[in-house]
Amino acid sequence: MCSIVIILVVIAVLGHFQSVTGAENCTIHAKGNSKFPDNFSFGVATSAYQIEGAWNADGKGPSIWDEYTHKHPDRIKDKSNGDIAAESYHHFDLDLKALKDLKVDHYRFSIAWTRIFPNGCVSSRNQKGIDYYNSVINKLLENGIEPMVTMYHWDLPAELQKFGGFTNSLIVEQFLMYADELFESFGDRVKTWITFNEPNQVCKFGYGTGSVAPMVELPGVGDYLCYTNLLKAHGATYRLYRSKFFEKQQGKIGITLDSIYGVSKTNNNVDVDRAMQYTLGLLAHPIFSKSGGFPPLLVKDVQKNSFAEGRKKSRLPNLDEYWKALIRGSADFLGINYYTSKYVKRSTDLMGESPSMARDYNVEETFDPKWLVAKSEWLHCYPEGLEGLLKFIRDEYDNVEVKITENGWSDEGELVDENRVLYFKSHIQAVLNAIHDGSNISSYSAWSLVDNFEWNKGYTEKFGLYSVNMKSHKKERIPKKSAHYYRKVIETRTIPNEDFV
Ligand code: PNW
Repeated sequence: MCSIVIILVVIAVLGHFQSVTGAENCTIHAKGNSKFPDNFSFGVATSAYQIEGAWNADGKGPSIWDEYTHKHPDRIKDKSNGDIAAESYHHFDLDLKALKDLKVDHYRFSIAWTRIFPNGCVSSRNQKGIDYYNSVINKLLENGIEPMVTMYHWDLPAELQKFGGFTNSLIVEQFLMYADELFESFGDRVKTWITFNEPNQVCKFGYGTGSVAPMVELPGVGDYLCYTNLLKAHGATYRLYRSKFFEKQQGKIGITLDSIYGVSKTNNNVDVDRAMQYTLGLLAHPIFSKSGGFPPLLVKDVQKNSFAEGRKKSRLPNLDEYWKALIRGSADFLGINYYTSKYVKRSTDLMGESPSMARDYNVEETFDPKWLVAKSEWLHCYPEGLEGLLKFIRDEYDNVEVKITENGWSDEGELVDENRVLYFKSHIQAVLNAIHDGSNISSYSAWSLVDNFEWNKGYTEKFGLYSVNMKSHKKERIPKKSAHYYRKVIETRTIPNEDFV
């Protein structure tokens, strides 16, 4: 009798545990056949500041992230920084071995501007930095791995911040000179370029709320200036590549945008569209829509609020006809970083402070408690969101070529990372479903190759397929269960069960 009661209690507790973890909701139905097209490219992604370490080696100059973490360690959860990180600068061979073991088709990494031009400017050109990336690119190609290069993943040369960074339009020509050097030095071998990673994070948090480097707190003003200058720098870089390098180098050039998918509990498409225009559309509309320029909805909102604040013109800078035309069509593909979705609902109260992007947007964002949550509190598993986002892009932007440039899951760093396997399984399935639905998706990059410096969260939230032995100077890479799983995906080009071993 007693043992029956105990068994019932155990079953009840386990049942409860199941429903609160939400693992059973981190799934999606499969549509169509289970095989990826032969030319679909699988890879992994990293970024320079998060993995390289060697922050001042071989002539590298300081970036805004070096300055921020050194001057404000209290801003980082474990007071850490990227000074050493996974030390990929000294141990690229370990990364290469992991990439080979995974059998990836491509590797997405970023170049640190401060290794190429230590103070941001062409006059400070640093040959050793160029040599380092030449060696990375050559080793990848020798092993049949295609390099996919991000030119800017948040690590602005500190010197350029003295001029206001992305709030100053001078950034456009500075970035162009940097881009010119990259095309000149590496463009004979690099055929896939990404100008910027996640302008939303750069502008909204770097120059709006000021919650990350360079800590500029100018909500509703600095953020919009940043978006505008960044879009100009992107567009001008695309035009430079097409006019000066394309004929010889024949590469593709795009931009990576991060986006949630907005879900409406009441099927309110107006709310969903508002959410999508403020997250994805802010950058995608100027580049990928037929009409160009900022999304009309945003232009209207910000102008209305600006006038109500007593201003004579909108806080959202005007893209004149010259820039509108230059930016429109300035990408061969759209890079998408998708992690999570949110419920969205137009707020009846005024959101955020005045002025701010939150006030202009005025949407309440919430999560479903049923969605499995990662170590990162903002990250919930909702694979239908990725499918929904890809469908939105297909219909809104004329079925542009999409590269999924990041998608991943954080935890404490355990080697048997069941939830990361579930997350990859369901999200890779979402990509395949979208392909069956006619989306033009050519590649998928898992974030991330190795555990690394997770910005304000330091090393407390781990995204790697490989763990890094941070205590050893050798920084050994140790594969997690998800690495074995992903290798199986790549080998079979299908979506194996999570209990594949
Ligand atoms: C990306 N969000 O940033 C970055 O490109 C990576 O460098 C980073 O390590 C990775 O995602 C994981 O955070 C994001 O709040 C940060 O929705 C936050 C969000 C999305 C992307």
